[in-house]
Amino acid sequence: MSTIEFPQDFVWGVTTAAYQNEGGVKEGGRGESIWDRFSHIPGRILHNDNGDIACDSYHRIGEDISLLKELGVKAYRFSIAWPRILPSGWGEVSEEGLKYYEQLIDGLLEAGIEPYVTLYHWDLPQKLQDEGGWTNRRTAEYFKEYCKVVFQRFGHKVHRWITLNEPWVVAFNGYYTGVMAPGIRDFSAALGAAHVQLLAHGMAVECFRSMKLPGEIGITLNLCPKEALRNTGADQEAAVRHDGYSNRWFLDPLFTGAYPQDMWNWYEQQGVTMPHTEPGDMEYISTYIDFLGINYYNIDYTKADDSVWPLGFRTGFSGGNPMTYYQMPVTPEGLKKVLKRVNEDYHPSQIYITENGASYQDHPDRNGNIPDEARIDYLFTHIQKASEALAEGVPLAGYFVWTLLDDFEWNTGYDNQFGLVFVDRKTLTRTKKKSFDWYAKVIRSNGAELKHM
Ligand code: IFM
Repeated sequence: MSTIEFPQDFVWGVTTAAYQNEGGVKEGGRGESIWDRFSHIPGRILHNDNGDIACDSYHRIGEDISLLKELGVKAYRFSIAWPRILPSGWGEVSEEGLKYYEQLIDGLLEAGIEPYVTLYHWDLPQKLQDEGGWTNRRTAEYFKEYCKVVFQRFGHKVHRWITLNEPWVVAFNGYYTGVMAPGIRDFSAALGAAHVQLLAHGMAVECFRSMKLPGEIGITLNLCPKEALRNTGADQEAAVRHDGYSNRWFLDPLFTGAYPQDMWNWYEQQGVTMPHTEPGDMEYISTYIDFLGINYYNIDYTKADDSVWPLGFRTGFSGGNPMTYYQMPVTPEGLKKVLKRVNEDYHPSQIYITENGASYQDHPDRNGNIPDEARIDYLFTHIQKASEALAEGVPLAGYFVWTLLDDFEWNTGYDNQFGLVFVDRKTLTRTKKKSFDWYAKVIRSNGAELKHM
């Protein structure tokens, strides 16, 4: 048994995302998103799965809120699907789309659960992709307009906003490796997509502030410490570059108003076409944010490899650690490292762990129970490290588990189960796993009953 102190106002929550949970993709006037298009291209998603039905949360608001109430979370982080609000990405607003989220937000508030709303969790309207998606600067303007509609409607009810979720994934998995929507393979395009997203974020923050709404706004980054796989100079240099590629490329512009010079030089030396920037962009991007959201899953181990252009390294190794089903090394100490490092190097006013969780293969046993001890162990060790960081001065305001339900896990379809709740793929029936009850206890005791099962 280990007793851990969390402040009374510490926010315990759980996170989901629209395309991964809602389904109902053709309902309520919703427009097509890049994930609808991409997931229907044969061979792009494991088992050719898609999010057409997902967890059917679109039709199960009441059921999902009941689960959240039983879990006892203080906050629920979910995302709004841009194509439900503006089916073409800009122009005509769908009242039906707004009504859907209104019902969800009102239901949460009635249940005493605070909505934390992500404005973009990867489901770009396809019509905007047809015009270049995140490589087109106009997408940043359209994003601001979409946010304005949402702020106008919900700004008096929602007081925590997250502009973008994991812009690194959108840029580099969507435009460089192409394993995610829109499936493009062009490194320069990825750098462009990163820049336009950062610009969109800054414009949305400015718009929020200009509307004089109550509440706070921030962004969520996926941050992993990068460590050398072997104790060699080449791997150590590669780890620094890896950190520049995925962590500093976003942290530096947001907090210092400039891209990291070492990475800019490196890419230029490799012959990469650098992103087009305009005067004023970096001021927008570095506009003050009320908090930084960090999604943490694992440490990345980096091995130098000159044959990989333009990065010069490979990753995806276990580093000698146990792996989750998704092949992520289990490295709780990395969470403390990342929290302390971000605090020391960038000084955000507040930090939320906006996602943390693990995928394992879970199925009900003969008695209908789902004893997911490995997930409990994962969450236990990570919350412990979070509390250590808090005790050492990191301004950590909350912790959100990824995720409530076994949902559509992007290019791996329904194969990776991250939920505290099992979802039967045939009936969509929800069954609570053992980790659900465990997390409920942690929340009820404000962390005091955190214990290894
Ligand atoms: O499912 C994703 C989520 O959409 C973004 N962060 C990582 C999760 C697990 O892979």
